[in-house]
Amino acid sequence: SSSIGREEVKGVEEVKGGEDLAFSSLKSTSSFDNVPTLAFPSISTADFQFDLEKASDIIVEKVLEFVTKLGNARFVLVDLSSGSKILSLVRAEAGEKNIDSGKFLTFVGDITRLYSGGGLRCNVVANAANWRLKPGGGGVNAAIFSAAGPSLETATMERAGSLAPGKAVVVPLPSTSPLFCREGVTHVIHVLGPNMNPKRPNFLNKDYKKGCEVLREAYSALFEGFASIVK
Ligand code: AR6
Repeated sequence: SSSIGREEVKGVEEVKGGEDLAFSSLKSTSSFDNVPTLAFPSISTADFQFDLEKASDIIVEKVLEFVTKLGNARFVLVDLSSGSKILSLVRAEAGEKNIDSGKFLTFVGDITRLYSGGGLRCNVVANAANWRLKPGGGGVNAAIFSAAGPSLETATMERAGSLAPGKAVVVPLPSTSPLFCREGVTHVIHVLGPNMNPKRPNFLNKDYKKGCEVLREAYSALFEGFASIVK
């Protein structure tokens, strides 16, 4: 319904000079709103300072692995700005690998306003969480907890008290949450990625062998969590 939102949509087609055709045609079909869709931020690449090139390789590798397993479900990598380096890296790589652009999109926007601000229905949203699974701390974690309201914290604590790096926890969102009512989000999946920031817990001190291992594990846990909801 929002023309601003449509302009912000960047399908992976865009790298070949397309004009969001994949998205527009999907949007015009009646089944569009019912397609199970996971929106996820790039785990670990902002506050946790993970290398962007290495992260983009892992995102594309893991999407490729899961996209065929999940039938018609869709994956959407989201970031706030159209100048996002991780979005352009991933878009280019997804284009090279010929990932189905109807099943994997990149999208510029606030992950807490995908439907109201961008017209994109995503029933599941991933959060780049902290190990304590607590609100605040900035980034996407602060945004999601704030948009979802206090019921997300309660629902989260019923499922898990903390999270180890590489792990994920699926949290059904109470229907009273604004993220549920306004955006149509039924589940939040918290994921804890590897941390390369010396000021944060579980600092990996430039160990990218371990870091890449943990990031792969994190995306597997996230996509398996999504698969468990879709089924
Ligand atoms: N919508 C979409 N993408 C966003 C939004 C948003 N509202 N906010 C940030 N991003 P980060 P990390 C993008 O730092 O590196 C937190 O404090 C952002 O541009 O949120 O895994 C937690 O409590 C980037 O591409 O997560 C943890 O302690 C991506 O989301 C720690 O930061 C992830 O950035 C986790 O750090």
